[in-house]
Amino acid sequence: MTKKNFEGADQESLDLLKKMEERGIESSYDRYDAQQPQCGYGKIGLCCRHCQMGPCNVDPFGRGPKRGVCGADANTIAARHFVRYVAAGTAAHSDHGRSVAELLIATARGEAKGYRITDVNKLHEVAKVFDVSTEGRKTNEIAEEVGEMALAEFGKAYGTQKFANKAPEARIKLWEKLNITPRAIDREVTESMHRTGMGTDQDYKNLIMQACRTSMADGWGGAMIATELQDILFGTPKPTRGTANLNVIKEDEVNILVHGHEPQMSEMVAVAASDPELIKEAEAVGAKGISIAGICCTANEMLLRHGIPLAGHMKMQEMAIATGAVEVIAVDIQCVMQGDEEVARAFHTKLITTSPKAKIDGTEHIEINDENAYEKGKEVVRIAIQNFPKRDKTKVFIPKGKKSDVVVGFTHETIKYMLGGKFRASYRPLNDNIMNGRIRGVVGVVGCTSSILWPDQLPYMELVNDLIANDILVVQTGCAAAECAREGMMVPEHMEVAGPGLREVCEAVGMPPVLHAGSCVDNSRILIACSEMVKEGGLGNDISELPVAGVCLDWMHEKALAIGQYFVTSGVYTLFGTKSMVAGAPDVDKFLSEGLEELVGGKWSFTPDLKEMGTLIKDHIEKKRDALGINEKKERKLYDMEDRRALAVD
Ligand code: NFS
Ligand code: SF4
Repeated sequence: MTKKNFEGADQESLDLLKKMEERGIESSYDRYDAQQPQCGYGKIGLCCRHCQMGPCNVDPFGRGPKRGVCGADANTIAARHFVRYVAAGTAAHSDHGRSVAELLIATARGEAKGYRITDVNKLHEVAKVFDVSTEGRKTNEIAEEVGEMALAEFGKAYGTQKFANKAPEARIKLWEKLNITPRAIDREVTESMHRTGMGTDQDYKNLIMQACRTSMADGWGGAMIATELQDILFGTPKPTRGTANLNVIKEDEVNILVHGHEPQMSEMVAVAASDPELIKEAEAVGAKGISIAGICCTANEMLLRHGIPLAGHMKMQEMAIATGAVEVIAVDIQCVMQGDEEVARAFHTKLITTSPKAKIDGTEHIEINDENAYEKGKEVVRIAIQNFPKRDKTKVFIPKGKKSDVVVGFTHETIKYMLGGKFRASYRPLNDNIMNGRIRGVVGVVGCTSSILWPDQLPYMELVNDLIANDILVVQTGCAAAECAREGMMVPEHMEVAGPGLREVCEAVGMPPVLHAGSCVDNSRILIACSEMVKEGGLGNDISELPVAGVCLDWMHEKALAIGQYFVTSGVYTLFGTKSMVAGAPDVDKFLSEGLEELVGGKWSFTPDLKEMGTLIKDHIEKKRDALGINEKKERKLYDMEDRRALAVD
């Protein structure tokens, strides 16, 4: 570790990093250092290794080669790189969505022991999207057909994504005009891979438009399927209390960490952990109980639905194991560092992989599928119990620092209920508060944390506090949400930091000014919320007219880029806190940050400068408010159509 300042904002993480260093355990921060200097061509999108005549680099300064062996120029190479990122991200979220669809079918058929249909209302709503009739039919029958229809979205030969119909009318028309309404999910991913290979699509604008369509097969396709079907199976989150930080790991209990993304595995491990028989077994080995805590998006899923504590986000996974108090860390898919295996080996901790899609060399694999999940969940818990006596107490280090309370679970449904009231659930009050200026706008602060930024750098916290202080309501998902949860920003009391307008709204409703809406697939909830705001009226006819923005500061996974791209394509100004990944190709860069806006109404900005980002967001929101005509002082006359016409004549 080159940076050895172990004092700072996230002191608990820093304390554990220090412990790891003392014990000679390598962390992702060490490995990041060891990778320096990283390839400069790759960082700015100018490295192509799509065929065996390469790898080819293009010199951004014009001193070296201007083209790859095949003749591909900087624009083509950078745009292809961008499309492949988006396709990979789309594949990840969507393959997750596919598993949920399969689980829904298995559950409906009674083949998935332990699972059940929890939210029948949601099932009926989704049935409408898929034209599945509900009249006089049994819940399981409807669920099976909904599952089948969702599964068909991945490979259907004709037609476009059904969920895309949830967008505002004007948006749907625009997508149709541009021919970017997503078709079958697998088709968009496949076509992206095809077009980015050697010698196919070599027009950067054409490539980026395919990135638009592919990303929407994620946001309005695979990710939305994951979210909506998970709600049907496990319940739509409601405001829930919980705790967050590394020290949710307990000194005197059997600790099991669940890590990854799909709730299938973690839900069953949680069910097993509350089995009285297993709790007895835990007590028999001297533990006070069985404690479950989550890492990454699995943590968000478990926290929002069950109030199960969140131990940490992506970059905290190694630190959580390094507490030495973890009996088992059970993982499924995505964002699981291979480095976890080495950390686990330094302790008694057992790392168990559970998905046939994601094994790690040197770790135990217990395959959990729809049919055996309940039994296997128990097996995982039992392994943890048996491992408890092997815990070396001298190695245990759970940092004392803060454990933050949180109130989470703000889906678009909850926002509707909270603001509109139980009996008149509606977006009207939110729209009204935006129109009267108490709330200036809404910003989604989402996405990853990475081992590039040290735990003493907390840009999410800084930016989010700045936004709420300016009366901008913040909605969060993913690891960005986990970071602010850990910092204690997701309690109603945090409204102290908010500006007077936002505070008034929070006070009236009793909600935090920073709303946790779920995991990364749950960004689809934000798309629906935006659509509903438009449909409610008063804020224009399209998502691109709303005073909203999307932000990710510390992105690392391909999934984050797919999310960013579908927000842009849905009409949202989207800002990432890094340098542009296509900076080496100024034309592509300009197309993303300017050209796209003329086409889809949304655009990209890349900037590592937090101040600049804050200004860009606030200016954008005020610009949109101006365009909507909701920034006039109240005493000023509001112009109606008649007046406008009169003005135009003048
Ligand atoms: Ni999202 Fe979730 Fe976190 Fe980034 Fe990884 S856990 S799906 S990719 S790092 S936010
Ligand atoms: Fe080089 Fe072209 Fe092959 Fe890419 S596709 S590696 S630019 S020759």
